Amino acid sequence: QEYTAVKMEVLEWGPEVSSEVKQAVGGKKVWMVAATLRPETMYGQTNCFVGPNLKYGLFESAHNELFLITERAARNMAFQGIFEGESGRVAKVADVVGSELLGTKVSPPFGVAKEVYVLPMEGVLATKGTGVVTSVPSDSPDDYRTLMDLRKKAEMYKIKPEWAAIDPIPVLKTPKYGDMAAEFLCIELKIQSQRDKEKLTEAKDLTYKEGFYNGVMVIGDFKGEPVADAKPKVRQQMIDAGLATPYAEPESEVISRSA
Ligand code: ZZB
Repeated sequence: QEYTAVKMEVLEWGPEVSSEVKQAVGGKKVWMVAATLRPETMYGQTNCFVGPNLKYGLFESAHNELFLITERAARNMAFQGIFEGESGRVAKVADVVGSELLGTKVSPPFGVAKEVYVLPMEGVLATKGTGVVTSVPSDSPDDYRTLMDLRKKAEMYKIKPEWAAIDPIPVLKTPKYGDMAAEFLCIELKIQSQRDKEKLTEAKDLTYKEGFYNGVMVIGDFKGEPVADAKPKVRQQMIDAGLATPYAEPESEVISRSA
């Protein structure tokens, strides 16, 4: 599985981040790195998701720079030459739990919204991508439903309502689902919660297919172009800007996760 790893710079730590973590970071630049299969939708990022119970680490990625990802992703990246220095070398400077990161402010690359917050998502898998998920509620049913759950029960999820305040941003349009495919399908399939896994999987498949084959960009440098053409172009622009890098998931793990 070839992902695009997108780099979201940490602008301000949330209220629960410990002084130990801040001290370990010192003056270094920290990137929360999210793995995506939809680089062309990055204009529409409205927040960043972490698993509240997942363990993350801060890993040296380059001189004076750190990646905030799972340890598993750090090991994979070290072997893929994504980190500067000796191949396979992983240097962790601090541990951090997802729940500590809530309310951290990050900068989503190519996003229309310039500052977005880290929020909790229940279904984030430790075994996939980087454990950090960037949220595009216009085109990802999981992201849309989770954002709506969080807005309904902010207190229960231990977030401030203003962290979940950015509305979905249209990125592409299709004949079947308009320019808010995720919302359309969540309503159509009566998806009530982020835990409604079966229906969300169905909605995701429908969104992927319709967007890729019949979608046209409504924003960005490739506005008016088919999604399938824009996808590799947006990806390349992000890589050229130093805001993304190709990231592959090891074959054996991909098989075990889909099995
Ligand atoms: C932004 C985005 C925008 C995504 C979209 C999807 C969509 P798949 O197909 O099941 O492999 N993701 C990445 N890592 C994780 C994780 N650890 N746990 C849970 N979800 C994760 O799904 C790949 C997508 O799953 C990735 O692409 C990421 O969300 C999420 F408009 O990034 B995506 C119709 C989907 N639309």
